[in-house]
Amino acid sequence: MARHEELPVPTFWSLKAVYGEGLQLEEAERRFDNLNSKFIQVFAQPPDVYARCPGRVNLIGEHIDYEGYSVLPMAIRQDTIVAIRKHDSKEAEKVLKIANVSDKYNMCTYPAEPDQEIDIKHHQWGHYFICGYKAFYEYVKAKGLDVGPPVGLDILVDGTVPTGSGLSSSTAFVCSSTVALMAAFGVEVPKKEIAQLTCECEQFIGTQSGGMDQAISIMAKSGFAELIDFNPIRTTDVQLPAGGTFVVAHSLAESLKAVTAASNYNNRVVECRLAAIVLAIKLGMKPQEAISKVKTLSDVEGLCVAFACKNGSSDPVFAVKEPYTAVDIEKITEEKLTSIFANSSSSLDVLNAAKQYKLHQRAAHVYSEAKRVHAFKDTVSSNLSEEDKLKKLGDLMNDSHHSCSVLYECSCPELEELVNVCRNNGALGARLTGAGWGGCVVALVKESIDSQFILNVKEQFYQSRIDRGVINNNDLGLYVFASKPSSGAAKFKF
Ligand code: NG1
Ligand code: MG
Repeated sequence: MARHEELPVPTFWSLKAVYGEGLQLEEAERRFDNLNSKFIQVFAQPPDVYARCPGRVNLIGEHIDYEGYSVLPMAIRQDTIVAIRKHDSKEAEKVLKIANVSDKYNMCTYPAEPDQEIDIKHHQWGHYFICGYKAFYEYVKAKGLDVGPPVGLDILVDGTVPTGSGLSSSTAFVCSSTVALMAAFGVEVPKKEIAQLTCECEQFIGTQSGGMDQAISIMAKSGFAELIDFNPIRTTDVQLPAGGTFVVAHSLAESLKAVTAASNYNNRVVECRLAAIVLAIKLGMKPQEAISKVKTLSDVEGLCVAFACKNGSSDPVFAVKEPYTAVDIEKITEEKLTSIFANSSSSLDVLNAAKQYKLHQRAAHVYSEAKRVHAFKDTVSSNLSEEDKLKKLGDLMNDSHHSCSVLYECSCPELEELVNVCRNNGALGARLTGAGWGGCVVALVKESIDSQFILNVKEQFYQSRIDRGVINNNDLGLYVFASKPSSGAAKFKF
């Protein structure tokens, strides 16, 4: 039987297959009805096809996907639906019109030219669709498929993943755009190829992201978290222990990592690359060779292990001291940092803004977090009692948070406060999830206390914010909720 990732994205006629039954199904029916009537209202015709992709919550494995290490997220029920209509090639106007069901977002228009540049200095919400659009044409070109000349497209978007929350709203949008385009043009592709493609194409937006979000959004299976390996992308189902609930809670600090030029995120990607190069050189590689060959910390892991054996040390990052200035690093690399990163304008922005680099800390986080992901997976499949499993998973999540906060420095005061509130109210573990610097916390809570836990978090974290008018009481359910593993990409035709 073909593996899950070798199969194409399924086309469903019924919403039940994706959204289940009861209230969730009713809500989904309302959304699709609304999308359909709004589409006709805006574009005068109904859409040809719909695609949906979910957001995700990462359970463990933060800031290591771009270093080549496995991560362990699950899809959430919140998603982005893209409705699309392809114009006839005879229609004169060759424009992409991207509208949103929410009035917060104005219609964006772009030329139908597949090779267009995305103006990342001027952020627009429609740019995420263009990431998918460019990727689609790159894919069909690479595969030698004939989809005819570019035509006009009408697009309407409905997203329920909160933005800037570390739950991958951007990816849900990029992935559903790509799947919708493939559906509209009749291109059938194995899921793992769409995951690979969408993970590369989201980088058009200027973030040097790894592939976790796209992989889970495309390939998730209902009821399972997934261990995701990279190069090549591969998923392994992880059945979470019964008796535990993952609660997602928003710190209400928005993480706008795609908007700033020398973003925190790209800064860490650059620091990891420098850490890997410096490590390789310290472990005996020639500077020129290290610069050309070493891209990620996982590339030097083998060297580290060999060196540690020879020298009787088990710490792979011992060779690095900090903080480093650019001049310190250039003494080791024997090459200017601006020349090492000459091909990446977003990295040059980072170099321009950074005063110093914490190579040891960043590498220590990455190597230890990579081990925690496997410890998490091994715990889930161990013979421990459910109770002991949950406790151990909670401990690993707490260790992950500590490492993110202290070594990787991607937390913020609101996240720290919320993590503490969660732990004080019985969470077995709580950690920031996603890129950090704002966004959400994920907490592991015993199922028997999850409703009370959510009530306590509301009272101790959100109530004062409601009183100050930061959020509206009626919206609380958007900011704190229990989450079950949802399914990945799907297409619909009605
Ligand atoms: P979010 O939380 O969506 O900003 C980002 C990256 C991931 C991963 C995590 C940190 C994107 C699309 N995603 O997620 O690849 O590196 O941060 O673990 O940039
Ligand atoms: Mg994102």
